[in-house]
Amino acid sequence: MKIVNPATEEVVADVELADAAEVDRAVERARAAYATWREVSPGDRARLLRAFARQVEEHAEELAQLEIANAGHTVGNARWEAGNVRDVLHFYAGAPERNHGKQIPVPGGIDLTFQEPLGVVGVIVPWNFPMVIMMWGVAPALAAGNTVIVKPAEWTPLTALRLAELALAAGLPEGVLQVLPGAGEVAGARLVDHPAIAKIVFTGSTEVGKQIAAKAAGQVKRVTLELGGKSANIVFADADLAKAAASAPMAVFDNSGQDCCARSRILVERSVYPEFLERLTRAVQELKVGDPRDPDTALGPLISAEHRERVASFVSEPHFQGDCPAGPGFWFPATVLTGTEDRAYREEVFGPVVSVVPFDGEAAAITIANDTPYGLSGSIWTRDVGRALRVARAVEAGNLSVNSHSSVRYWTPFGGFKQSGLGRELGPDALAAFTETKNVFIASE
Ligand code: TXE
Repeated sequence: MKIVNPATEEVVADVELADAAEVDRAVERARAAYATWREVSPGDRARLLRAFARQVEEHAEELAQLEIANAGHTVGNARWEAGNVRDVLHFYAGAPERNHGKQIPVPGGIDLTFQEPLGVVGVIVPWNFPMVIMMWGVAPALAAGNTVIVKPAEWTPLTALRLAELALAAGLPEGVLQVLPGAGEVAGARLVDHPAIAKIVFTGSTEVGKQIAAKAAGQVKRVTLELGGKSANIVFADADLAKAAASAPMAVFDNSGQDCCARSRILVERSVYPEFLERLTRAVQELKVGDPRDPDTALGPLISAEHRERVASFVSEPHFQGDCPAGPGFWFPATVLTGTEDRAYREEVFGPVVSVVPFDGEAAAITIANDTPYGLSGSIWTRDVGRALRVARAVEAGNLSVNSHSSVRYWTPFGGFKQSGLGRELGPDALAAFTETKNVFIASE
């Protein structure tokens, strides 16, 4: 498949796609590797993951440039992402030696628990954050003693392929981490169906996530799902309005809105709505859309012409729409909507499109925020600590921030309520998602 730079439309690579038979062969290699990898001592597994992290560090700029060329990410984002991949590896490198079981008092003997690896794990990755989302699955899975097959998204296999090479260079044994580019309905579906795959970690659309969960249920296969979002950014009248309005655009337009945590619904208390909308529109006007390699660029291109068409289909009467380059590249301007009747208000656009609507009072804000099948992220802007806590507890979402838009820290849990997902990634608990608890009783008489 021809891999295209979304900013230039130039072909940057030609990548072979795996068919179902190739997936089956990869599963055999992963099973063989599992027999030895699970026996590697915790200290040695930790050392190998740290060596992998060092390889990523040494090649961070190369990985960032590859992500810019393949996914159109801005240079600031791409460098952050390479750093995140390194940090996630270092964080989970600390896990093998701390993967403790318990000793539970019982009569007639002793009772021990062990955290056993699952076996071969399939990680199915989307195109919006190719290398970080891959590593959020790979690092804890390897740390827990599993072997992994990654299927990157069709559009964005390049950093994943490079990371697999860096793993080998770090000394990870052959077969412990494999990357198989392939079509979702072919290679992805085969990973889901293969009886020797113990778990699927999937990040992508809610629609495909539901199909995967249904198929996995037939084998009681473990799944972690990170799906879509329609997150609310709730701005109360007592907030620092200047700060809230200045930060709101990039809370949705970062990565050109191709972010599951995008705060794509801004709910503003009615008394400050006009002022907020004016400030927000001014802030959006200043955002530069264009060459992702330019450090002043805020929004790069969308991933593909098809996706741009899909995003455009959501916009009919914008309140404000900025500029974007003409000519080659899948550009789309930053767009502000104010209606509640259009599809963009309810559905995940996954592009630089935001809906800004007024609300009356705390209870209404919570009702509107929760009026969606999704529940991934959200922000609350207020100076009232009690209100911040009440609203944070009432909003049905996995990742909330107060007077901030931060969602992702590798050392805290990340994941969705409702149809935004199942399970949690990152943080100390992610390891549990890649192990089974085994209980062993030893009689003393
Ligand atoms: O996702 P898909 P798409 C949302 C976003 C976007 C929409 C469509 O709204 O506009 O989804 O994006 C693999 N069995 N998100 O079509 O199809 C596929 O090859 C197994 C939100 O790109 O879900 C890719 O590797 N695997 C999101 C991965 O699934 C299958 C990120 C995601 O692709 C498969 C991306 C199948 N039957 C899109 N079909 C987020 N949560 O951040 C596809 N795949």
